[in-house]
Amino acid sequence: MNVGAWIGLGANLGDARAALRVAVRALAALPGTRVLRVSSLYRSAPVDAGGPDYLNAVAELDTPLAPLALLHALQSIEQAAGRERPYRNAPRTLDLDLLLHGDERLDSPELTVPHPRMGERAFVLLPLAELAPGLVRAEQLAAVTGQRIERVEQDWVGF
Ligand code: PH2
Ligand code: MG
Ligand code: MG
Repeated sequence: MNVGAWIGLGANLGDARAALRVAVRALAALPGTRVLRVSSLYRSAPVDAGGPDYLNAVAELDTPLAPLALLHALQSIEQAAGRERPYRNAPRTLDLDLLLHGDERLDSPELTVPHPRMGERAFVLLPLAELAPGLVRAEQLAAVTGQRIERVEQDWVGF
């Protein structure tokens, strides 16, 4: 049975826009999976991290993949984009985070869903609110107004 899953996409090394476009296509190619919608592209200052500005977006999937299977698929896509993990929150060619997976709540060493930090990050909340305002509370948006972010492009990827 398929469920709705929400993926946070980010990149701040190399051609970030191209990497995010390739990633959306790769998500659409996962078994049984459809990309339903993708948010605008946002440019954001690094949060709890260094390096160049990020490009960020959020995608809504319809997928039969269970949370861990989806996580592993996201990690394979990151690897294919040349992702390296020299240290925590290092600049990255591609980051794909599982934000929400239906109504699932999971807390294991490998995966926590909903994503534990999504509610504190403008680069997740703004694109998510663009697609699904009901999933984001006004207080959450109010709490991240200090984080620099701008919407830079609509309809930036076909899928
Ligand atoms: N990802 C992080 C840490 N900080 N900052 C921005 N602006 N965008 C990100 O995607 C991001 C971040 C860890 O994954
Ligand atoms: Mg992340
Ligand atoms: Mg990640």
